[in-house]
Amino acid sequence: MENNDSPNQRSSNSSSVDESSKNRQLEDFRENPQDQYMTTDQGVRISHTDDSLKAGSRGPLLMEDFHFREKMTHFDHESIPERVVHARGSGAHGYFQPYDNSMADFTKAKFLTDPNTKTPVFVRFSTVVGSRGSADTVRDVRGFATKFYTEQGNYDLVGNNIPVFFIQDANKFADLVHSIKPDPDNEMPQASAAHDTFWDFASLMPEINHMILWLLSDRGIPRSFRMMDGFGVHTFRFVNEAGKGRFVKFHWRSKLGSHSLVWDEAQKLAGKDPDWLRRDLWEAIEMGDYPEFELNVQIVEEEDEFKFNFDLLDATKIIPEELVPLRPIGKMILNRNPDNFFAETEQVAFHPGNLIPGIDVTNDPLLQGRLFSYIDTQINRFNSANFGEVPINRPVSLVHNHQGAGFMRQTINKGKVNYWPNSLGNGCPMMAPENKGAYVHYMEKVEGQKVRARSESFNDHYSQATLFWNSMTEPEKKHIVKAAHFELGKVMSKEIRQRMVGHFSKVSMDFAQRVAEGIGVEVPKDFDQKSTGHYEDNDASRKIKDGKSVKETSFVSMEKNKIETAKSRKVAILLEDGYDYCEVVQVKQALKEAGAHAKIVSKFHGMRKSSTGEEIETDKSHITTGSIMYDAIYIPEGEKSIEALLKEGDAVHFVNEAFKHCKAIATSGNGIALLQKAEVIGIDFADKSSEKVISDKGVVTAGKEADADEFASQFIEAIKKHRHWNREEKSMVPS
Ligand code: HDE
Repeated sequence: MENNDSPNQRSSNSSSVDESSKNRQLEDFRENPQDQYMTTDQGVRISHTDDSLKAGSRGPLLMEDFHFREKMTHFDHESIPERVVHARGSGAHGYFQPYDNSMADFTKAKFLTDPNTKTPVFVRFSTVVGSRGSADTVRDVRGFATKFYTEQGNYDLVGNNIPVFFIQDANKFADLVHSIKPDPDNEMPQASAAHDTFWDFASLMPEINHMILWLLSDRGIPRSFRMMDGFGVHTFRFVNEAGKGRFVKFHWRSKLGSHSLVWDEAQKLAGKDPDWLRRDLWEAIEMGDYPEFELNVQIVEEEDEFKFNFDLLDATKIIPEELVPLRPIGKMILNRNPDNFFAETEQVAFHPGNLIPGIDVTNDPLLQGRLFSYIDTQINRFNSANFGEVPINRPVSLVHNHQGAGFMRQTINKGKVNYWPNSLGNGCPMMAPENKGAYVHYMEKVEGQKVRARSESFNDHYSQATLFWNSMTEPEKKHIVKAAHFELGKVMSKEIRQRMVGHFSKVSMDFAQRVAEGIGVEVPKDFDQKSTGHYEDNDASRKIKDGKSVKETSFVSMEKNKIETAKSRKVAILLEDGYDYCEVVQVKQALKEAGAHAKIVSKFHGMRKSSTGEEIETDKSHITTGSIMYDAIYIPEGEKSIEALLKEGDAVHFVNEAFKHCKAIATSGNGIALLQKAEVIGIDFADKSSEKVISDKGVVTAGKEADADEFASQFIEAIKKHRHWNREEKSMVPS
C-alpha cells in the first residue's frame, strides 16, 4: 500500500519501532532559531518588534499593524484549560524494554514480549488536587501516566502512586473531586484535602477508608517522582495469541526504592521551592541520573476470579502479594527532558482506553467510567477532537481512517473517498484481520438486568484498611496518626471528626484512639455503621467472603521494602573559611563514588579558603537554600570554620532541622560542638580527639585521629538508610 502519510508521519514505520522512533517523529516539529531572522507567523521577516505602528511617535496605534495584531492575539490566546484533576505535572521521555519473552504466553502485546525492542515512552507525573501553579510537595496522590508508542499503536497506562482508589464507581467521581478541591465559595484551600468538605464526604463514604490510610501514609508525600512506585490500580486483562484471557494488575517499582519526605519538610518545601519534585526530576535527567522503574504484573487465571475475599473488580482493593506474587517483566528508563513544557507535558493526552492487542479492560465500574471521561475531557482542553494529531500524542505507527475535519485538523487526507465501504478508493483503508494486528475486544460473556446498583461483593470497606494498618512499622503508624491529626485537625466540624474516628475504630481501635486524642473527639464504643451514610456493611457475597486472605502483607510498607542506596542523593557540605581541605576532598570523593551529589553551603557565595590555603567555591548561600533541600549534611572539621558556623544562626538551624527530619549527619573533630549547639541530643558522639568513628541513629561522628575512609563509609551507610526514624522519639527532637 502506498504511503500517503502527511510529511510529519513519514518517519513512522509500523513494522520497526526503536527507542528513537518518537524522537525522530518529533524532530519534524522542532523549531530552531539559531542564525535565523525573526518572522511573522506567515514567514515574513520582521525588522523591528519593540514598537507598534503609530500615527506619529506619540499617536494612536494603526489597525494595519499586522505584526502587532498577530503577536498580541497569539498572546491573548496562549492558555488552555488546565486539567480538571492532575493539573500540575512534569513529563519525561524514555523507553521501555522487556527483560525476556516470558509474557508471550499471557499477552500478544509485542512491546511486553520482545526483549529486543525498546519502545519509546512519555511519562507524566502529577499531583491530583492542586491547580497548575500549586506546590509539588503537598499531601496528595501522585499520578503516574505512561504513554507507550508501540508499533501496534499507542498504549496508555494511566496509573497512580497508590494502588487503590477513593471510590468504587465512576458515578461518585465528580462528588469526590468537588469535595476535595477548594471550596466553591472562597476557593480555599489550594491543593489540600484538609478541609471540611472533603472529610464530610469521606465520613459518609465508608468505601474510602482503605485509600485514606494510604493517603495519610508517607506515600502521600514522596521524596521524588523518581522514588515512588506506580500502580495501574484496576484489574485489567491480558489476552494471548490463542485468545485466552487472564486478569492482570500492573505495578511500577522504582529502582531507587520508594521514599518520602517528612511532613514538616514537605510544608516548608512548598514555600521555599514549590517546584521541588519537578526540579528534582529535571535535574536528575540533565545530570544523567536516569530514573528507572521496573514493570511488574500480578496475573490471575479467570477460573480464580472468586478465590479471594474481595472482588477483583473493586478498585479499593489490592491483591496481597502473598496471594499473587509480582512478576518482573521489564524496565523503563527516563532519559530525556521535554524540549517544551506546553507542547509536550501540557498537551499530552492520556486515555485508559488507548489499548493495543493483548491488553483489555475488565468490568471494574470505576475503570468503565474512566473509559468515557478521558476523551471527553481532552475535548474540553483542546476544543477539538483532533488532539491526537498534536505531535506528543501521535502514535509512531501509521494512522489511516476517515476521521476528517474539525478545529485544527493537520492531516491532509487526499482524494474524494472519506467513507466506508467504498469502491472508488479501492476499499481503502482496508479492514485488518486479527492476524494482521487488528484490535479485537475480548469476548467476555456478559448478561444481566439493567440495574443502578453495586455488587454486594464490594461491601467490605474495612478489612483491607486494617490489613494496611497492621502491615505498617511503628514509625509509619506514627506518621499516619500525625497526618490524621493535621488533616482532621483542620476540620471545623466536630461531628465530621467524630464520624471519621468512628470509621477508624472499625479499621483498628489502636489507630482510632491515637487519632482521637489529637483531634478532641471520643472513640465511640457502640459505633453505629448506619449513621455513616447510605451503604450498609452487610456480608459480601459468600464466594467472595470465603476467599483467600492474609492478615498482614509486608509489601505495602515502604520501610520493610526499603532499597538502600545513596545514588543521586543530595548532600550539603556546611563550611566557612578554615575547613580541613583533605577531609572535604576525601569525603566528597567517597560520596561521588556512591553516586551522591555534594554541594558546598556557606553564609555567602564566593571562594572559601581552607586551613591550608586551598580554595573551594560555594554552591549555595544560606539565603538561597536550606537543609530541607538535601538528603544529608556533612560538616568538615576545621577550627576557624566551626567557630564561624557556631556563630551563624542559619548554620545551627540547618543542622537542627536536618536532625529533626531524621537525615544522615556527619562531622568530625570540633564539628561535634556544632551538633551540640544545634540540640542534636540523645546521640552517642565520638570523642573529638580520638580515633573512633561512631554512627548512632544516623549521626556519624569521628575523632580527629579517626580513619577518613571509615568515616566516609559510615556516613554513606547512614545516607543509604534515607531517614533514621528511631530519632523521632519526642525527647530527642527539639522543636
Ligand atoms: Fe483520572 N482523570 N479519573 N484517575 N487520571 C484524569 O483526564 C477520571 C482515576 C489519572 O498526566 C482526567 O486528561 C475519572 C484513577 C492520572 O495527563 C479526567 C475517574 C486513576 C491522570 C480523569 C478517574 C487515575 C488522570 C483529567 C474515576 C489511577 C493524569 C485530565 C472514574 C488508576 C494524566 C485528563 C495526565 C486524569 C477522570 C480515576 C489516574 C477528568 C472519571 C482510579 C494519572 O479525564
